[in-house]
Amino acid sequence: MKLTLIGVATALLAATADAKTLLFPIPQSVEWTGHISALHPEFSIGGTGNQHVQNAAKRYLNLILSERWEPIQTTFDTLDTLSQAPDLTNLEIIVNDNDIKLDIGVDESYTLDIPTSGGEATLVAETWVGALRGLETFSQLVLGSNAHTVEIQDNPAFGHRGILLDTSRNFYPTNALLRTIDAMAYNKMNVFHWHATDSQSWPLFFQSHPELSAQGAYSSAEVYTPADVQLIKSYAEARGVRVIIEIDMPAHTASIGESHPDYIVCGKEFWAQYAAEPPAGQLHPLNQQAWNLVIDIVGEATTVFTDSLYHTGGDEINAKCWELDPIILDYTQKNNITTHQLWSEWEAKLLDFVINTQNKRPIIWEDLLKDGGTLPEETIVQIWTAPAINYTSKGHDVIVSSYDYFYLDCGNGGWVGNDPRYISPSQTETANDTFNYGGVGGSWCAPFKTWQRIYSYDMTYGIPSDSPGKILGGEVAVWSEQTDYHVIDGRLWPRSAAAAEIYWSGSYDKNDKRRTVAEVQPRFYDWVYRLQARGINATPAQPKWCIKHPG
Ligand code: CP6
Repeated sequence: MKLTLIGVATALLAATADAKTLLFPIPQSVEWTGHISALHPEFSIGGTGNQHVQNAAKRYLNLILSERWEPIQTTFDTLDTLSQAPDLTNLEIIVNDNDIKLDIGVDESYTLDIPTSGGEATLVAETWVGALRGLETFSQLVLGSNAHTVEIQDNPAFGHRGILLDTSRNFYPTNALLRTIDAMAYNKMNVFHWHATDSQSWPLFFQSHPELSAQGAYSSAEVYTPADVQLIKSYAEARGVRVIIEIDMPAHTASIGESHPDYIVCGKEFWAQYAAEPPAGQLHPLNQQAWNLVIDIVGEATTVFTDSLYHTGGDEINAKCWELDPIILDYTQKNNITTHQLWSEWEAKLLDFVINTQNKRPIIWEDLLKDGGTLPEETIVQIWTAPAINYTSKGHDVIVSSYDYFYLDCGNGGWVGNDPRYISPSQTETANDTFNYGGVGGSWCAPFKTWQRIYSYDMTYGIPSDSPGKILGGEVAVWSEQTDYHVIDGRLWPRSAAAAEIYWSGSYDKNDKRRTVAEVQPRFYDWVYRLQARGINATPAQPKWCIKHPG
């Protein structure tokens, strides 16, 4: 313990004395003047006609005037005393495109000028979304009633900066999702990947098939109604956060069996042979009514969720599950194809519907391609196990969510080796039809990923700049077997902030220097306290003792 404290204190000492720790994620270019200006008592923010920006201006003004937070590392220039600081009267926002749809590829760049002479600060952005990012940056520069004066030019390194949240294994009330969207906006993250359904529960209401949630949800209270969905969508859009829905299929669908048992294969078998976790159950790939249901579900999901991307799921198909079914066996034998080829055919049909009927660009988990096969080139591949280059080299754009770095849902883990005090759960497990999610040696999702580990991951490593497919960005993932609304803030934050800086600022600065954990540490710590001050229950990154003993 003592060693750890000394380690932390030494790291703080190593940071330069006047290090500015106000900004997170760090903008691409910051010119500090070393001076402050004082917010005029009637300081105002305004200028643009976009409704989202006007609402954000009100929100941020409120935040600025009420936020109580003291940085550890930031020092005001000694030339500036509070009485000498010139008055800052207002922040003028200038936006070129107020109407562009929030979607893939939207320009999020901005420049922010807070002059040392006081008067008017200016935020210039190509789009209203960039103005939201600049407002967040401005809010971070204000301490009490003073603003640090700076010139900033900023734009994201990656356009896709997301959080995956699984609302099936455990349910999250809508307000927990809204709070998460707030925290995402603070961190300039822009994609809420909503893994809405899975085998354990079906919490999302579908107009075309109310029975899915009526029978598949944990309870009628644990359902996202159309009103909830509307609120989540509008709340996210107002903060520049896209909602990309995933209805995972054809595996991870046992909950459909609650209302349509005939459409699900192997749902009644002992799970361990047929699925990664209980309950087993996959959609029947050849049943016409099951296919009609798929089309209804995907048709509705792609209509309700207006982003141009749609996540088709497509992970962890278990061939043995399908091979239990005589109709499936008969089909593959007669056509002389493997079960994997049958899966390929099914996905090809689904992607064709998504692309050509619904006019969406599909995302799919890497699993099908991993074992060979091809998909339409515009299909975005989301990786979780294999290197991104396996797919970018084939022309697919990739979203990176490597489970060794970006999976946050594992509270247990680490190997105990041969310690005789440790008795492996598999030796003490008696019932073979139960599954201890924290068990199996703690290995299935171990180890815990520290923020330092996440921060140190270079998403484009080894990918040539002329690669046919690009890295669109990254996502951290919270699978919710052992997470729910009681603990979500601490599971996500501050580790997602470490990812957010890699996604927004990039692993390299403008001089191509690799960003390091040692350099970011004091700024990261201050950001954790600030997230907490803003009502996000982030896990502490250090003992409070270090604030009093910064060196
Ligand atoms: N659920 C779904 C999961 C996982 C995946 N898909 C998962 C697999 C391995 C680990 C963690 C999560 N729980 N639908 C994989 C994409 Cl270690």
